[in-house]
Parts: sequence; C-alpha cells; structure tokens
Amino acid sequence: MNFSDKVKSLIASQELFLSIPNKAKEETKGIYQRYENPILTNKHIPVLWSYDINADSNPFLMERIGCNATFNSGAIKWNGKYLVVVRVEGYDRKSFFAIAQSSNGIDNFRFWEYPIVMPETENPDTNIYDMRLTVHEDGYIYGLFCTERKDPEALDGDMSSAVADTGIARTKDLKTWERLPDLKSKSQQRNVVLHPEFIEGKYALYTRPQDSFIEPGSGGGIGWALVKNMNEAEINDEKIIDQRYYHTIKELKIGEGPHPIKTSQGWLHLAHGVRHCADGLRYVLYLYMTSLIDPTKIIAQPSGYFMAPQGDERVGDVSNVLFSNGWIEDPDGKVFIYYASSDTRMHVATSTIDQLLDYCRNTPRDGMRSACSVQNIIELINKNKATMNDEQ
Ligand code: M1P
Repeated sequence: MNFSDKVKSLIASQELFLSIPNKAKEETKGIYQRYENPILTNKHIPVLWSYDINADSNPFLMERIGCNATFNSGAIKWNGKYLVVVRVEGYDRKSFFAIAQSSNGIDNFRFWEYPIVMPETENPDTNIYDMRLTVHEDGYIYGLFCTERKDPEALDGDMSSAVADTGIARTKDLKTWERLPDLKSKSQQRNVVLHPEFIEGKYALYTRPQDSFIEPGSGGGIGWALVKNMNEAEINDEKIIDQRYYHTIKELKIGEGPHPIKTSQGWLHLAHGVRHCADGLRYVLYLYMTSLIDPTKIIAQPSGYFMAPQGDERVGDVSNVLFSNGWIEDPDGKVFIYYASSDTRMHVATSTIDQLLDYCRNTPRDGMRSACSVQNIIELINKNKATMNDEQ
C-alpha cells in the first residue's frame, strides 16, 4: 500500500468504527438503561490530532501525539445535538478539554475539529480536568473544572504533592472561553459545581472542601456557598449539605456530579461516593434530592449506590471507578447520564425524570446498621405477600 492509501485506510477504518450503532443492554432493575459500547474511547480521537499525514515528514506514518483516555465529561444539549466536554488525557498525562457531539446522545459521537483552547491565569495550570457545565440564568454557560498545580510547599524530591483549585471559565458559543480568576477558598477544592439559578441574588456553588489533594481530612462532604459574582468568586461561609458516613458507600469522600436537575418535586442530584477497600478506592454513583424552597435541605436520600462499576467498566487506568459530571434532560423527561468508567472511557445510561424521582422517593434510606437493612427487606417481603394475597 502506498503512503496515501495507508492514510486513506486509517481514516476509513476509524470512520467505520465511529459509525457502529450502540444497542441497549438487557436490564432488569427498571431504573436505567445501560448501552453495550462505550460512547467515547481513545480510539475516537481524530486521526489529524495524532498522525502527521505528510509522507516527507512522517514516512512511517507513525502516531506522533497519543491520547490515553477519554473520560469525566460535562454535558449539554446544544443546537439540538448532545454535546460532551470530554476530559482527554494524553500519553503525557496532561488532560485538556475537547467537545464531541452526537445526534441521538447514545452513539456516533464525533470530536469537533479542534480541542478547546482554555486560557490560563497568571498562575498557569499544570493539569485541567472534570468540567461541569452550567447554563446560568445570567446568560452565560459556565465551565467549572479542577486546576491542579504542584504544591509550592512540597519538600525537595516530592514530585506528587499537588494543590487542587477550581478553575472558572465562561462562554456563549462553547468555542471561545473567557477565563475568570480561580475560586478562592481556604481548602483545596475539586468537584465544584455552579447551581443554575441565583439564590438570594447570588451565585450558588456546590463545593467539596478537602485538607489535602487526595485525603479529605476534616472536609470531604458536599458543601454549599454563595458568592456575589463569578469574576472574583470567594468562599467565605460554607455549609456542608451532604455528609460522609462511616461504613457507607460515601465513607471516604463524596463529590457533586453535574449540576442538579430542577423537577416538580425538588432538585435531583447525581454525585459520586468513595470508600476504602482492600483493593484501594471504590467510586460509585448515588442520587439524592434537595428542596426547591431551601436547596440546602436534603429531602430524599436513597441508601447505597445508584450505579457501580460492572463488567468491563471495572478495569482501567484507575480501576473500580464510576464518575459522572454530565447529564442531559430532554423536554420529554428522558435523561442521558454520561459516566466514565475507571478513568478510561465514557458511557451513557438513559432513564427518565419519573423513574429517577421514584427511585429517590421509594428506595429505603440507609439505616446505618445491618439489622436495619434486614428490616427493610422483611418489610418488602411482607408488603409483597399482602399484594399476592390481594391478587388471589
Ligand atoms: O480517580 C478517580 C477520580 O479521582 C478524583 O475524584 P475525587 O476528587 O472525588 O477523588 C478526580 O481526580 C477524578 O478525576 C477521578 O476520576
């Protein structure tokens, strides 16, 4: 095959791969629908981002710039298309943002021509990742993300200690981004999310204070803070609205996912919970609801996880992790939950607002003891026996 045919074949075989339809998986839980294929992997990265297709400068048609993973994506419906703002991680371990779009939200995702050029502040980011998108009622689309830099207080030879802050950018077209100053906070802040409405005339943030980069220390719950404006956002008063608890799926740390969806019954939240196990950390997804009148008040808190890694999802660069920072609600109540598995690839699961509210309202709360879990099952068995008797 000559060089030009090799290039054509590379592009054609990727095109074939990108066009594979995604089929619904068989599910019995009745809560959501998973799909067979990941929606985005490193194989979805455009050929033009990785290969120099000039025969003189790349006679062996070698990959020049590799992408390792595509994960933790923000999501938004834009001009009738389902868009995800993907965390793309290169072979060089640096993450950046790139938008991929699909017409149906479940397959045929294609990256836009260029990755996002995110302006830096006067203190350049070493690594940026995990954007949460919010269409705010002030008219802007905000992207809040983690900006990571080496800990200036790291001892000589310590090449891992880092500081996680929250970067803030806004846009009106998803192409040109205006970078605002990073969020000021006394703690490290990753997983910060902007609420879509003004509260008491202020911007409201879901926060996640931590004493250090990995370990939460005295923090690690989902907090709530109001800030006067996003140009100089600073957390002064922070109230923890969702706690960590001993021996639960959220014992070590938790983090808000995408911004909550407003429903007639309350704000519907998707978050991740982390616990220790012999194998390291296990990340699962959970749901909760807060009041429309007081968004800091939890009104529904189903026990345990909503989704956990299963099958191939369990293995990747950081195994045993499900993470979500993007979902899209369609006008008919269908919800597209975009989630990443094991810091490697992106998936979608679909559900409806009605199903998710039913799940939140009718899954028993965590009684915090084995005896309470047994009691919940006994109550269900007895209810089912009564139903069966009534039907006879
Ligand atoms: O590796 C799992 C996740 O770890 C971090 O999440 P958290 O701050 O809640 O521990 C983030 O780095 C996230 O990107 C990653 O998926």
